[in-house]
Amino acid sequence: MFSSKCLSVTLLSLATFVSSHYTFPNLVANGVTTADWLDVRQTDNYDSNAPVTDVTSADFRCYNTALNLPAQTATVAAGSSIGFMANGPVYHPGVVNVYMAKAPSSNVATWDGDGAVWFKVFEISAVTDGGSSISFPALNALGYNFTLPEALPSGQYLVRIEQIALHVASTFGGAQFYLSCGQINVTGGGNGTPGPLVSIPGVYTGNEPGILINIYYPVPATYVQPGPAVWSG
Ligand SMILES: *[C@@H]1O[C@H](CO)[C@@H](O)[C@H](O)[C@H]1NC(C)=O
Ligand SMILES: *[C@@H]1O[C@H](CO)[C@@H](O)[C@H](O)[C@H]1NC(C)=O
Ligand SMILES: [Cu+2]
Repeated sequence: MFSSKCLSVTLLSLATFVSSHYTFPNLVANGVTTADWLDVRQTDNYDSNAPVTDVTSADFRCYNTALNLPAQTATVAAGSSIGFMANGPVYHPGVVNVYMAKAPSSNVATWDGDGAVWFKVFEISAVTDGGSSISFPALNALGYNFTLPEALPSGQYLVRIEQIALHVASTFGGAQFYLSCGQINVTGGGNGTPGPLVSIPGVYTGNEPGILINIYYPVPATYVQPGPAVWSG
């Protein structure tokens, strides 16, 4: 369902339109951007690039309920930089969150991430100045890198990126979530206790002030980043 809300460039051909939007098919690990859908679970929208808009749907977690293709697991050190790259510029204004969840044993490749097991490790919010402007530092990036906390315990994790596109978010269900889940094997970790823990789906209702929001008028005086606080170790 490509809503007309997204179709601001009606003169583009259908083919061009379908190839617009974006996915996050690549993990960045050990300074290398790995191949498409190698260490990232292939998402249902790998060819459509369409967003998830129902924050309560099963696809809100890893967007792979129709595919469930196996992915590999990248081994990375705690304290190192990892990231996700998109298949094109992230051209919708919005914000970014990265969540992680530790697989209960050495089985992340077959683990589905059920339960209140997710914590936030990274975010890029919006910048406001009391009502005269709002800007989105995540806008137009080709991807996002961040540092894993040194205190992150060793083990296998799902890592889920979401970019929340807010260009048509002024009605319920209008925010567009572009997301995928990578698999990592963390070595040399610490003794931290990541939290707060949330379920995905479950973390949002869709009514959050940072999700149900008109970013254009009136210009928001403040912006509240959706989700729990970042755990930084
Ligand atoms: C993330 O890091 C990788 C490896 O250093 C780099 O190639 C890539 O350009 C970085 N991505 C962004 C968006 O800065
Ligand atoms: C995770 O890293 C450990 C330590 O290097 C290694 O023994 C194990 O095989 C790795 N597991 C995976 C799935 O890569
Ligand atoms: Cu779009």
